[in-house]
Amino acid sequence: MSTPVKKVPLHLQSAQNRLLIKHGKIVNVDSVVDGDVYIEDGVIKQVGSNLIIPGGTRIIDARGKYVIPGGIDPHTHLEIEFMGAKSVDDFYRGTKAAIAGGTTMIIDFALPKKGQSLLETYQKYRESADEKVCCDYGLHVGVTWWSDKVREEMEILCKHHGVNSFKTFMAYKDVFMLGDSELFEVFERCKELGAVALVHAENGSIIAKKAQQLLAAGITGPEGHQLSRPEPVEAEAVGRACVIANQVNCPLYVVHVMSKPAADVLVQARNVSSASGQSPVFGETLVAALASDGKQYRHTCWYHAAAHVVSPPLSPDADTKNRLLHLLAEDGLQLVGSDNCTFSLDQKAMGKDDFTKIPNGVNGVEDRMSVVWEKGVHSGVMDVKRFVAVTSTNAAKIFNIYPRKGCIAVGSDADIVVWDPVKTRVISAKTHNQAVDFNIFEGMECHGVPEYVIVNGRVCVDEGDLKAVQGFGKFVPTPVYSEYVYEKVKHAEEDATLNAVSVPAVVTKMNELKLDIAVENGGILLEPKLADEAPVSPAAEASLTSCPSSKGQRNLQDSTFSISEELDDTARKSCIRVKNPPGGQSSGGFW
Ligand code: URQ
Ligand code: ZN
Ligand code: ZN
Repeated sequence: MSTPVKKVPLHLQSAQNRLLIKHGKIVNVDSVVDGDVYIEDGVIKQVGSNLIIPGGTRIIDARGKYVIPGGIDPHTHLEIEFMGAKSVDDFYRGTKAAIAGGTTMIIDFALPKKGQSLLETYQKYRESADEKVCCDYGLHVGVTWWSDKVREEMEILCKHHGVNSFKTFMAYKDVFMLGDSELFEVFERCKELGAVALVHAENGSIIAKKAQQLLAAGITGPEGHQLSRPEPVEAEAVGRACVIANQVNCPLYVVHVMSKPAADVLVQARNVSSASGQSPVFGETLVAALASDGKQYRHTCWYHAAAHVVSPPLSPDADTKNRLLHLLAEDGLQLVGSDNCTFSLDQKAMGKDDFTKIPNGVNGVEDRMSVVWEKGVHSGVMDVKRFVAVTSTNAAKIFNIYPRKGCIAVGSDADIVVWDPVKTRVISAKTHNQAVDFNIFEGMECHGVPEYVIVNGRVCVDEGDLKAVQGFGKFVPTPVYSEYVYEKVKHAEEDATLNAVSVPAVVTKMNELKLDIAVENGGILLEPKLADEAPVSPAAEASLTSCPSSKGQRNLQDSTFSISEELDDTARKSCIRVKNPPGGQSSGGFW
């Protein structure tokens, strides 16, 4: 059962289909090069200098500006129903705001309540989002309970609906929280399917106990939110999640790492996993954590304090934001999301007399790029290439949509931002594009402003003017077995079988996939990443003179992704070196 793909109306398709961005500094994760980018029909067709282009092409002068891949926000909750309220930024307002800030794709969460069907929840999100999104989007799906049906639906979602990531919760007791044995089952299933396990890591049982104690002691205000969630409670859960994932060799992505102790545990787990060849761990932090802190929970205005309630909470330690930023710069953490989950001040007031009833969540989808630029690049902590990695490319790689998204190369989607590093803007709820009536970054001056934002070839921010179009975005399937992620799992399994006799399951599975899996979505076929394929060098992708025809990338002449010929060829060439081949022979070799 595939979800039908909506057709983009003709009047939206035809506008501005040829575009030349001239004289910019083109940034990819491993290069900054002066050059031009030519776009046709939503796809990057040429990158280089002195390009020969058709007459009538619109020209954008990017002199003195960076030309960067559109941001990918890996973590949003648009129109989520949570804690008795529905978030006010829906798929229209949320994606419009995203574009205003330079983000051209979001990955949201379809979160079923316990007992609800994952598939039906996913379909409900698709129906709502498809009509409203101004930019492309993908979906993670929540696993909030466990049964055989859940197990089956995870497979259906992966095979037929373009889902390759499942979010689990160790917090929100009795709502979303799973116990350790359930986490084990979910992680094991993710691994079997070639998916990525996402985890919200906080010890929900301890939080529930502490919240009861605090309320009994008369602490009812927003500061109670932070006091009920001490940092070791986050760190403990990060460590536990890493241990459980490691038992089943499942790649793990820890969402919203908010404190130093949690980040330390994560970095240690990453170090151990890469040193000993274990399954990989990735860490995401939030833009809120880079620019704000837990002092806000003691603000004299209740609404101000409640507006900052997010889980895990902002750290009481004012230096945490610097540490998280440096970890992002040094690859201790890999991505920055917004976790945009916005409730109005009226909705926050549901918790006026009890902090446990304040709907959790903050803004960030609009301001993420500017805030990370200001704190990271403008302050000199990271360079512009790392900025691109943490705001776009790493998400594209982990969720297996690279190089279609997350880079500026021939064949990639024309999701591009012309970024003015000198221009400034001051963030305010009075001027932002989001529906929410508060902005946690209020008053912050940011150098770095998107002057043009191009979404699938369409200019949606034009010299600073927002021209987003409702329904212009589309669902982007995320195929399983991201090579970026599963190459590491494969190595872990190969190492683990040094003294064993059986074939590593992931190696077998990846080879099967070469022949029979493509995520199908209304005629768009995305190639799975192949087990024996050398990773595409970002340098090659970014090359200004050559036009690499890499896997998953469109051919200049094609309007859809190619699959069959290269797949067949690759399948023929396939040979994986294993230390113990099938049957357990002791000599090394190929099979
Ligand atoms: O935990 C989350 O990611 C969502 C459901 C709520 N927002 C938040 O406070 N982090
Ligand atoms: Zn969460
Ligand atoms: Zn979230």
